[in-house]
Amino acid sequence: MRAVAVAHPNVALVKYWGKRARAGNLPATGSLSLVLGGLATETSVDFDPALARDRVLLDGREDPETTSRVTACLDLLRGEAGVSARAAVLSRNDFPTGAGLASSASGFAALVTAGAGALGLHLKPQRLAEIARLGSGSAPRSLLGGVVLLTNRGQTTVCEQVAAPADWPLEIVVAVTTSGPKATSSREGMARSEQTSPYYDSWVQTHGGDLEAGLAAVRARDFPALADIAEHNCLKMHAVMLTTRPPLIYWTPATLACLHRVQELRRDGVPVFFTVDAGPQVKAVCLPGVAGDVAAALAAVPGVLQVLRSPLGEGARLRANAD
Ligand code: 2P0
Repeated sequence: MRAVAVAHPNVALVKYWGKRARAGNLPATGSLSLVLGGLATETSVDFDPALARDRVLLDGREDPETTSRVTACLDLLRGEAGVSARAAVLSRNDFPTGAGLASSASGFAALVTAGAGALGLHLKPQRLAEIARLGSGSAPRSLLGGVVLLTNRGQTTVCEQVAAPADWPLEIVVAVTTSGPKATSSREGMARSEQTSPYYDSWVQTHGGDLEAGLAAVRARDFPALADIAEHNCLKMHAVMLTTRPPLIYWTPATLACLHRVQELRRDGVPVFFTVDAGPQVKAVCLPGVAGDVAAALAAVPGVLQVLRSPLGEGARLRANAD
């Protein structure tokens, strides 16, 4: 009753910020994302009848909030399998955790994949995605690879792959500007924005158009159109965050310097655009062939601690020969 899974974080180009219902963790809007194959979470799940409760170690640390979210997902998997044993869960990220690099998305995608594997379940992808969504609304996007669209449908969400990594081999450069965890989690930040930002309703109302434009740009492999809509949607989300009370200022001075640098590069003819999630890291999305130059330019920005490069990646999968 043990299995190991690998999943990659994802970065949304048209983003998820806010929920239409807490029950089921249903997002207010759809989203469009890229899977970052160069960063990985590896998670083992070991169901053990001798355990009195689920034990969850994330990068060697135990945290009650993470454990309760993990238990909620595992309870659904246990229900599917008719099993009551608690589990030992070990999860490791090869990138900074909780710092706006979507570690919860890769974490819960790997968790449900390993959990289902350990129980010998062969669930429909839709069911697995619904279980992952309870842990993290962005996790279903890491179950698939490449460019992924998540949409609201009735009382659930549906994910589909819009392009496989080989269909449009974009590269992502991540400029890390702070290595510690963020001060306010996405979950708490969204709840606060929903209640207090005067821009939140506009964000939700204009989101459908952004999603359609992003999707059309990906389908047409129209990089300039994707750059335009992704930067707009990112800055609109940060406008909601900044106008939340108390405010959510996820950027550092280095974050802003990187945004200017990316815009300069694009003015100089380099096909690159930026996006930033609920954290201070900047993700620069590049057409094939320019990621090396973009990485060098961002590494030279004062305050950038580290630059990571990533191709598009595959969806979550069980690791063969788990030891
Ligand atoms: C996104 N984020 O679309 C946006 C951009 C953060 C900023 O999806 O509450 O950690 O667990 O469902 O999954 C963060 O969402 O939040 C997120 P919960 P989650 O990538």
